[in-house]
This record gives sequence, C-alpha cells and structure tokens, in this order.
Amino acid sequence: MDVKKRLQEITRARYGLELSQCGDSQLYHALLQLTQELSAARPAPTGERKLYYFSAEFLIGKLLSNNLLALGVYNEVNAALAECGKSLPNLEDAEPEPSLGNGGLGRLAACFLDSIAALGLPGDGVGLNYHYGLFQQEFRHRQQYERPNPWIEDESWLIPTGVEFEVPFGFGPVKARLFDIAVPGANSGVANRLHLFDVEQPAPAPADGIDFDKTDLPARLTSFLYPDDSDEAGRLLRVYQQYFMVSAGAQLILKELEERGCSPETLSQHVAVQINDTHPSMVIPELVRLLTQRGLSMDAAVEQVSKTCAYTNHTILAEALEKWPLSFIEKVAPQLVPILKELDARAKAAHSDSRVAILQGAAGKEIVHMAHLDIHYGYSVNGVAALHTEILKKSELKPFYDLYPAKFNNKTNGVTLRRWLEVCNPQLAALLDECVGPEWRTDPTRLNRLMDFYNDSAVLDKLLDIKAANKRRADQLFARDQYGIRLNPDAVFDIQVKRLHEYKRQQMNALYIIRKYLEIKAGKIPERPVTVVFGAKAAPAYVMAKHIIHLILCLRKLIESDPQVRPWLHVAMVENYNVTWAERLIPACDISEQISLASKEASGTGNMKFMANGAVTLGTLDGANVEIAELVGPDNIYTFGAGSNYVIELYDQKAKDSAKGYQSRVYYERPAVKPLVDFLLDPALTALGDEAALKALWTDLTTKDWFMALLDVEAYSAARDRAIADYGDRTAWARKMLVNTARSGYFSSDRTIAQYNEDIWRLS
Ligand code: 26Q
Repeated sequence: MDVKKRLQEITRARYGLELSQCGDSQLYHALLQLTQELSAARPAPTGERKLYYFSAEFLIGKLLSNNLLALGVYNEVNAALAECGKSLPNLEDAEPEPSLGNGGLGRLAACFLDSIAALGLPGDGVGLNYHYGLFQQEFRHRQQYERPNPWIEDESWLIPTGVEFEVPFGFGPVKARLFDIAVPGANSGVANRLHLFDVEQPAPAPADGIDFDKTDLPARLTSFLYPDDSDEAGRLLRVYQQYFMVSAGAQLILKELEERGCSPETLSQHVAVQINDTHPSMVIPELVRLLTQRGLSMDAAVEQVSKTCAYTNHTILAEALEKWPLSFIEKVAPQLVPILKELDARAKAAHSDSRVAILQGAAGKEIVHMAHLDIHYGYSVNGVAALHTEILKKSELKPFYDLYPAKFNNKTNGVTLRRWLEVCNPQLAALLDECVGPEWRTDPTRLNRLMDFYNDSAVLDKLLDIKAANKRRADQLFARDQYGIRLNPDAVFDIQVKRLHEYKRQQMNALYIIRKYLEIKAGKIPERPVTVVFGAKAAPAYVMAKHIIHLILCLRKLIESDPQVRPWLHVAMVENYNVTWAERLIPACDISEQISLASKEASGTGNMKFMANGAVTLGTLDGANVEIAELVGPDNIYTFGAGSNYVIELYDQKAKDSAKGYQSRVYYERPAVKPLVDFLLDPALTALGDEAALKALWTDLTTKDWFMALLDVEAYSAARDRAIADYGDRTAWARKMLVNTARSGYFSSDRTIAQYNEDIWRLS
C-alpha cells in the first residue's frame, strides 16, 4: 500500500485538508486511523493451541510509533511527515498514554504481547479497561497528591467489538462489553489482540481526587486500577474487578473454542492460560464451573483446567501475596464457593501438609490462598529471574516444590528492544545497524558482535556523542514539561525510576545525596557534577513511601537554593513518572540505580532497558542484576552490599528471636552513617517540609529499617563514588557502555517468549 497516499486521502476526507495543512492533533488522529486500518488488515496467527495471557495490568504506553514500526511503515510515515516539517516523536505528544498498569508486572505483560505477536504466535491479552487508570501524580508542598487519569478520548486505540458476556455476581448479573486493542507483530505479518472488558455504563470521574463510593457497583467496576486497598470496601472491590475480568475472559475462551469447532472436553489441547501473578487466579474455579455447566464431570473439568493454566509468580514479599477471606468470594461470586471447597478438599486429600492448603482457618473464617490454588491446579509455576526462582524453590514455596518439582521453572524476564531501543533511542539503533548489521532487530543476540568494536575509538566516540545528545534531549523535555527544571547535561546522569517502595530503597539513594551535600558544605568539592533523577509513584495509602518522596523533594529544594552545592549536585524528581518518561530518560542515563535489598526484587526490568541503552548498573546482587553481572563481567557493573543468602539468614534469625538478626541501631551508630540519618532532623531540612514526616522516617530508619538501608549504605556509597570517578576516563567508560549494550540481547522479551512457548505453552 502507498502509505503516504492513503494518509493524504484520510486527511482530505476527515478535514478537507492536505497533509501539509494539518496540525499536530489532526495528523495524530489521521495516523491513528491509518494504523488501525493496517492492523485490521492483518490476519490472526493460527496454531493448534492459543494462548490467553490474563493480567490485571497492561502498561502498554503510547502506541503510535510502536505500531507503525511493527507494521513496517515507520520510515515511510516519518518521511511523509518530514516533508511537512513534522516527525513522529513530536506527534506522539498529542497521544494520551494509556494508564493500565502500576509498574513492572504491567509493563512486562505489554512487552510480552509485543513479542508474542512478533514471533507470530497466537496469543491474546485479557484484562480490564480502567477509565481513570492508575492515578496521576501531582507534587504540591513537596508531597504527592493523586488525581484521576482519564486517558480515554473519543477516538482511541480501543475498538468496540460488540461482543458481550454476562458476569454472574452475587448481587445479580452484570454485562461485560469487550473492547480490543490491536497488537501487530513486527516482521510477522500477523496481529493479535488485547481484550479489555468494560461495564456497560461506566461512572464519570469522581469530582475531587480518587476517592469514590466503592460500593457503587457495577458502574465503578472499571473506574480505577487497584483502588486503595487499605480499607475493606477497596479490597472487596478488587475481588469484584478480578472476577469480572476472569469470568468474561473464561467465557470468551469457551466461545472462541466453540467457534473453532472444538468441544469443551478438548480445552487443554487448544488453549493455554497464563496467570500473571495471582490477580487472575479465580479463572481456575471459573473455568471449572463453566466446563461442568457444559456437561463435563467434575473430574474431567478439573483435569482440563489443570492442563490449561500456568502461573507466574512476581513477588516474594509476603504482604503482596493475595489471600482473600472466603466471605468475600461468597459475596462476589457465591457460585465459586462450592468449587473452591471441592478443589481444596481434593488438595487436602492428596497432601496432608497444612501449609499447602488452599483454604486455611476455622470454618466460617476461611482464607483463600490464591497462589496455592494456582500451584495445585496449574501445570507450570515460574519465577521471573534465576535467583528469584531459586528462592521460591528453596524457601518461599519450598513445600510446593517438594510436592511438584517438575512444575517449577524459571523464565528470566525480558523487554522488547523495539520500544526500548529502536523507538526510544534511534541514534543508537542506527549505530548498531552500522556495526552489527540490521539483523540485531530480529536476532538480538547479534548485538554480541558489538564486542568487535571494543578497541574502535570511532565507535566509542560515537557512543559518547549519542549519550550526550540524549542527555541534552532529556534536559530539553524536562525543562518543557516539568516546570522549567533543568538537568545540566554536562553532569553524570544517575537515575532511579521505578515504583516507590521501601525494598527498592530510594531512601538509601537519598542518604547518599545527603552525604554528598554534607561533604560539599564541608569544602570537599566532588570530581564532577552529578544529576540524580528520581521518578516514582507511591501507593496512595503507603505512608512511608510518601515520606520518602517528601524527603527527596525537600532535598531537591535545599540543594537548589544553595549556590555552594548547586553547581555540583542536582536532584530532580519527575512528576507523574510513566512509560513516556521512561522512554525519554533511559537513553540519557549514565548510572542505572538498581539497589533493592538482595532477595526482594523478583527480577527488575528497568535494569535491562538501561543496560541496552548503554547505562552502567550500580546494583545489588538481586533479581536479574545477578544475570546482568554474569553477562557483562565485573568491570562493567558496580555491585555492592549484602547477598541474598545473608539477608534471608538475617530475617530467619529475627523471626526466631526479635533481638537477633538485623538491628538497624547498630548500623545507625556507625560514625559514617549517623550524620546522614540525623540530617533528616536538621533544621535546614525540616524548615522546608513536614517535620513530623521527616521525623517518622528517621524513627523508622533508626528503630526498624525493615529493608536494611543502613546495612548497605556504606558499601553503596563507596561503589557509587567509584562509578562516578571511573566516569572520568571517557574511553574506559565508553567501553563499559559498549559491553552493556552488546550483552543486552539476552534480555530481549523475544527470547523470554520463545522459552515460555518451548517449555510451557507449546502453541505451535
Ligand atoms: C496485591 C494485593 C492487593 C493489592 C495490590 C496487590 C499487588 C498489585 C501489584 C501486588 C503486586 C503488584 C505488582 C507487582 C509487580 O509489579 N512486580 C514486579 O514484577 C516485575 C515483572 O516480573 C518484576 O520485574 C519486579 O521485580 C516485580 O517487583
């Protein structure tokens, strides 16, 4: 198809205007239409078995550039736009970012859909169409405030399908309407879909903030992603949302099975269901229910479901493992209760160990362990990085591993290098084309050939030039969109962007900033200026996380107002960090902060994106950092801190005797640590913010510090100083960049998906 001609036709028909006469918004909408037409013309991939990837989150990001690339017309479109003085990256400013995820788990689901389609595999996503998504973050008085994020415009990527199902809630049936988003595959010629279910009459956005009547169902079912789960009503709403998603999704599966002419008895031959964390786990009893309704015996239904469903675990944090009171399910979907009891009875009959029971607790007060349901009635259980899977097998899920060793497997996460390199860093992509040939785009292991240029000063210089250009671009966009704040492109860019959580230890990063500040005030001038960038949303009810944001914003203000410190140290925090900001910041990064307490970060995926874009990791031996370290070697990563075995040992000691194990006080008393922590109470800082919040943080660090920031802060500071010093040898640093990009091919989600298909799904 002549893409430019078709685009012309569209602008004439829509606006009566030539391409060159259109404004940005008009061009964006014309391109949206063109992209949708091209995707609709693509066939769905076929195969004996079809995958349904169930996830409460799909953090897909803006789609225009990504989809044009997948459709193979990115360059053509960009050339047509260039003739009228426009470019695709500019037009994307007119596109709202879909707000359908929190962080890692949601973004992983999006990368997976991209790779499944690129590999030409039949696999669709199943989720919910949250109208106001994850909240929008606003900073006022150096604190986080939340607003709804109404991302859906009249014309959007959502395609109404006319397909509807009835979801039988305890209070009565609710109609689920299906919207689809096309997922065109790069180089595969096919397109899959992301299925998003919605209510018939969604409620308008709450007038003020994100508080709303959580009992106003069904209108509010698809209002927000994970509404505040700090109160009973919020948690119950979450279960309503989950059942809405899985019941409609299960009905879609059986409808498509029938349309393919297959009987329900053959479900597992034709369908694979991947359960992304426990949020969609009720799909198991729901499928059992629907199959028995269609005439299968309980035995046959359980057998089919157990051969169909597979479970991915994304966390070992106890508080994130879902356990629901059976009374919730009784209220939301009473028809599931006898099925859950039957599934539990079968598990109990087979295994006497009470730790592996699905229902635990006294009659009438039972708790449902969602992960236990998945492990007994799924055929595969996987972790998301080698270390994470080992910890699951050895400790968190050991009783289950002893029962079902063959079910356990590892699938180290990956990211789509199409979005996270080709689209977000076109200059680096072009250099890679020159060096290793454009084949890296379909075979990322080709990036290894970049090692041939380890001693090529022209290539090393180009890597540095590209990084410098990306830093200037990030600075410009920051100034444009973040209240004129500048980043100083001549400084080292040291970036930590991810959800705010104590285990990820943004507070430890802040302690390092305090240390630098105090050194500069004491007359010790650093070797070179450093810009520290943060981006993080805190869950609305997570008080300590909000205190940490407050600390960072107060430090930023303190430093910015101090002419002695300002030239050397810069702190910036992106307001409303999202996928779009990630795409701007990651290509500009020199030092990638991946500093979680060892054993706590299941994998991390930001770490992989930074690495591919030539940032050097400063990190603990946690999650996929371990695999990154193995691939790049010790000269090309800065690792520090306590290892996971030691950390797990400390927790075990503490569990046995609270006076044993990690005692933060001991580390607080160390002469290099105390002044950093005590600075939280310094009048220079408290004058800028909420003294009570800073005091609460101080008290937590000195008495609890559950994620052991004080244990690692000294080793962390030393490693970070070393990295910043090494940055001065530009050639040596460029080599580190080169090795990181060269070794990043392993972290392509195309590799991850090929492994899921080979070991778990067997789609074709
Ligand atoms: C659970 C119960 C009640 C309310 C909310 C939740 C909840 C919500 C979101 C629990 C977990 C999540 C999200 C988890 C997540 O994003 N995990 C990340 O998954 C990534 C992809 O595998 C990993 O790389 C990260 O290490 C992991 O933290």
